[in-house]
Amino acid sequence: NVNIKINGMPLSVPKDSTILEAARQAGIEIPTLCYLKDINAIGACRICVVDVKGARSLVASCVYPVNEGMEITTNSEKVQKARKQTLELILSTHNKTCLSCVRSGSCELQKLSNEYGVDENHYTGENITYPVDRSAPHMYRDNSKCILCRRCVAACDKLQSVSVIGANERGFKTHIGCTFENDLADVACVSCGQCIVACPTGALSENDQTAEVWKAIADPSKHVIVQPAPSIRVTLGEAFGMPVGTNVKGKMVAAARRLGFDGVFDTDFSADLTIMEEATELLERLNNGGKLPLITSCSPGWIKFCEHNFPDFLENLSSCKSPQQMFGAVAKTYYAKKKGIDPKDIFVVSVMPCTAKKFESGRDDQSAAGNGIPDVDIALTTREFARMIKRAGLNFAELPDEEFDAPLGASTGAAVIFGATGGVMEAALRTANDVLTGKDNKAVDFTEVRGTEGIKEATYTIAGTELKVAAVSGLANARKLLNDIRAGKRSYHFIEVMACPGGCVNGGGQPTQPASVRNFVDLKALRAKSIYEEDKNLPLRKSHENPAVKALYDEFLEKPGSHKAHEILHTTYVA
Ligand code: HC1
Ligand code: SF4
Repeated sequence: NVNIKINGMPLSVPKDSTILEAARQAGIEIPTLCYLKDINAIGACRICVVDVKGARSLVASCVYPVNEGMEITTNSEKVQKARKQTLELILSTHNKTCLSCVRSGSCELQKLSNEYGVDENHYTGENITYPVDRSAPHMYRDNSKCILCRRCVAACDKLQSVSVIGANERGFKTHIGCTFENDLADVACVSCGQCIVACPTGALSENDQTAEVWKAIADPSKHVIVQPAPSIRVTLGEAFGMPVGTNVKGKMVAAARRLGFDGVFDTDFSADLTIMEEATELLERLNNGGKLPLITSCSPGWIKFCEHNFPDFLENLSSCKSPQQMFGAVAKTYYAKKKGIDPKDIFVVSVMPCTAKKFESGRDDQSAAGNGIPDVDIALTTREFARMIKRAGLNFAELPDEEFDAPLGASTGAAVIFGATGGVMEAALRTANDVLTGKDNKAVDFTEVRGTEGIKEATYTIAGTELKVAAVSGLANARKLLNDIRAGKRSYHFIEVMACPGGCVNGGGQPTQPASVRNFVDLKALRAKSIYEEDKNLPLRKSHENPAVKALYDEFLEKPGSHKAHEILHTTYVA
């Protein structure tokens, strides 16, 4: 440790701390705009400047290390003036349509402008108008609200190794865009949305589809049903100011019902169904010399990444549709029949932690009912769903806890853990273990594949069958793993890949958290903890125990991997 003074107060901090980290330890939040821990430490925005005794000028606290005896002032007149000036400069070219901006209330620039009382315009002059890029199905970029912090660029590059956005041109003309000013739709963007959750302002956001959902709900000829993903129950509360990781399952159901959905179901139901199909596929490939490793297919950002960058692995991908799509497929076949409703009148809305789900629902070969009827009509993000709840005036915190509807609302703990990296793997292992051993095993925890590390490996021997598995999250990690497999440095039987670091709990459609939170709290760990907590407390924890899934096979699909199951629940990929 080293001894320093912050604003005159003595403090002992770990020796490799930055000033920003040290101040936090003293309960002082130094504002930042560009800094994101482990991703973007470029000291460029100059908002985090502080006074260090003896230094020639103000220093950027996000990258400046502490040393013994250092005396720091975080709020001197000089510091405040510098920060205010920086904000004025940023605002001089900023499109200040804050009233209805999608990030109003959660914008980091808005908060600082308010705190620093930046209301005069000292800098006026030339301004460049950029067209809003609305080419992609999942999101838009509005450079009139961009502050050039480069957090999006770093997320796309460092977390995802996709690297399709960057700073174009120089000086005053600098702006964020794709290479050669291509539209986002024309580059290898995988729709993950990690750039959106990294953005401090309203420059990046999902394409809001809530109007289409309101319209469907208002249409008496439509039977509108909703399916929230496994992770939504542990993140939706954040949009209403609740602590990170709060489980709001019951209130989420109550809110959906009060929005006017005709059925409030659960993607967890079809996550269990996915396990039935995928575990069957795994055992079949193992027994019949099929293509291995089998790689999971539920994360559409990963699928697109694989199609773009690793076409030689397409045969390794599970042919299973994702749980989102399986839900829609079952809703518009089995459920439609059971209810006596024409599939074209059923409108399926999903609530996903993911922007790539918008892209996935529009993919080819995702129409079990045929006639161009999509399995899923609209895929909302957690943020869009929260927006609907707010507009409806529902006091979320005061809603009662309610239960999902039957039959597509039943699920097990195996489905819940889909929301965290390693969860799909563990869920599949729980079922494979029972199938291979032919018994009802009481031990269901496969803890080696839990946790937030980017690449996790384990070897299990089940009834004499050796299973080498890996769970990987974040596409930069996926790229590393697949390159190692190509090079013969690693080999497995079964791999789970999730596009977002930490899995769906940390998806690009989740509630945004400002850098002041992200830099000091591991969102993905807190959210995942809540997920495993729920799993632990559920009476049923294996997918094959789901009574509604059993009934679906008995009444309609016959058995996992049947011809009918393949017709409805499986899909194909394109290089
Ligand atoms: Fe996910 Fe999935 S868990 S992909 O990680 O397989 O998005 O939450 O809904 O489809 O079930 C996301 C989450 C989600 C699907 C499931
Ligand atoms: Fe990169 Fe994902 Fe953003 Fe596309 S959506 S630009 S892949 S971070």
